[in-house]
Amino acid sequence: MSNIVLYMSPGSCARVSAIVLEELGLEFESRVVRFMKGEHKQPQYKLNNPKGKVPALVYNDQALTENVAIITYLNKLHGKLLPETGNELDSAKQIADLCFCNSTLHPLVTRIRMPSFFAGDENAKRVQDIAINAMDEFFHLIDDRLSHQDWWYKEQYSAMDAYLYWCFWRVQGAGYHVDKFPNYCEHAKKMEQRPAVQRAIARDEQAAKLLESEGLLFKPKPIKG
Ligand SMILES: N[C@@H](CCC(=O)N[C@@H](CS)C(=O)NCC(=O)O)C(=O)O
Repeated sequence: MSNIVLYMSPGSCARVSAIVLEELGLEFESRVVRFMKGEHKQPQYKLNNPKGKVPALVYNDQALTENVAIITYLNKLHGKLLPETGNELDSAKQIADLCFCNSTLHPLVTRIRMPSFFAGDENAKRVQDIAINAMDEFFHLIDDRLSHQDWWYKEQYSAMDAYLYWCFWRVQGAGYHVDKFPNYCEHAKKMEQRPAVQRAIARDEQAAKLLESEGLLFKPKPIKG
């Protein structure tokens, strides 16, 4: 049994943690959390993540939640996930970048993908439209930055690219037109050529197949209007 376990659900932001674990070449077990059965709200699961969300990383029997914390911790232990800065301010700016994905982009991703969850079916379209409008500003910012460099931190691939990739991938096909952002599209293609990213996606696909076979694969409702 592995001493690293990632609690995940297919398609969720746990993919960010899966990518960084794969990039580090760490052996880990991914354990599927069945949202449709409410497993994430059960006391047993909440021992690992009291917020009832994925991901939860159990590393040498210690649980850690939140993608930003997981990335920061793994980077402290193993390096390689963020460029070395040599000063506190630039390191804090890297945390700010990860928080941008976590606290600004991710909530908009969710409102674009499953607006009914927040506002009911009757208001879903309006919520989605507002979120799309807000997301455009940030996707333009990302697209501009990627217009003159391969990765968020110029030539150095990092966990920030993994996070940006998940946000991009998740809104694709959810009513959000990514074609207006050619550099971000190119970035996603480059991500999908990385073996570690392919392995993380394969884990997701395997988990999705398992849930499908159990009749427990979550599919967001179509949005009316
Ligand atoms: N800030 C958290 C976000 C976690 C999160 O929202 N996870 C979603 C999946 S993408 C979840 O578990 N949703 C289940 C629910 O809210 O019921 C992190 O980075 O770990």
